[in-house]
Amino acid sequence: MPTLFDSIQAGKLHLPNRIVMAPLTRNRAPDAVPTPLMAEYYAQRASAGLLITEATAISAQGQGYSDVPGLYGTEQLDGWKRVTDAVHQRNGRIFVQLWHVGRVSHADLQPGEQKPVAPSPITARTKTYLIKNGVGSFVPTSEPRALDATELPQIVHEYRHAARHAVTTCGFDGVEVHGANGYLLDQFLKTGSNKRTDDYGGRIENRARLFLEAMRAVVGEVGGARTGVRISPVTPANDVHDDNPQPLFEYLVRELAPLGLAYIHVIEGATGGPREIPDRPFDYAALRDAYRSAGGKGAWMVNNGYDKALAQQALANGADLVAFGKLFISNPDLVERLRRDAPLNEPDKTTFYGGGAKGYTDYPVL
Ligand code: 8OZ
Repeated sequence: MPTLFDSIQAGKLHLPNRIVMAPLTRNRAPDAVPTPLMAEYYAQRASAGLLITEATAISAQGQGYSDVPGLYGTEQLDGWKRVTDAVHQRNGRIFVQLWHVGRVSHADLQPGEQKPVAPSPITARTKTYLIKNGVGSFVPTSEPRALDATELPQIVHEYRHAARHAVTTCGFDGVEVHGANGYLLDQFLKTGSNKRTDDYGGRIENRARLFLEAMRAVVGEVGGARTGVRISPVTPANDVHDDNPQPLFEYLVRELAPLGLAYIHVIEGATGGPREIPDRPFDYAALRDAYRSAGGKGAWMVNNGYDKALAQQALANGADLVAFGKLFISNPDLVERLRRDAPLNEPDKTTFYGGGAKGYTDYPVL
């Protein structure tokens, strides 16, 4: 039976263990440019089997929070190159998470202070993080406007463009498309946020269209073996829900199967919260079966609230990789601590979003 500390192949990468650092938004990139402090933070965590960066905007329109990084300007690409160099010097492997927030944004963060964009003009009952005059706070998202179908090819192009630069200019080992947590691609997938009547709304094939177009564009650019994807079938994060998520996500993973992805990353339950949601049941084993039956060979990565025992159990039940979020914030040497059953540092919630080195690069190692 595999353990968390056994190596595994995921796409083009040989991972020395099955412990993945989940993507974690930290809001420490002023003007969307990755800093040397961020390079230090990721390098400290390079013993993970794989690092996935915080969500990173593919375009200015894709931005929804203050001080999150981007992947569309020269300075941003240079900043990320410093990050990947630092991680590779420590023999780590790092994917960047490609992000378009859709409606989860604020007009203050949008080019020309325009409305954020969405499948349909429905405001998300959620908050974004806005820093004004140096003070950060959570504020309600702005009312969005519906994207015209003629604007969608540009967004797909931005996924492709960001993926190309991530690998060729920044030196990332691959990219993860953020298809989870109520952001643009998830908004299109789900009935609660997508009320369109064109080819991108209505039946499952239509709601999944933009998601799959973006995936095929990215894979066409960097190859399936350098591409992963994150999904969250039932999360209530950012006010999304779907009337019938099981067939929706089974369709999605069947369509992803021929792309030869490095991995499928599944958030089980409510992101950062309960793994079971009473009124939103979901059969994750059936989802994996749908992917495997369709010929999908990518690693199956699970996430949400795992500790060592639960992670070991997931591997016994057929998962290949386990992503840890909060525990990686407070334990840069999480792999070694789990290996030795050593005590874990508790994460300090007050320093999750924004700030500097405190609560970021100052957690002690064994
Ligand atoms: C927490 C705060 C801001 C953004 C996600 C990118 O949920 C995020 C995020 C999380 O995927």
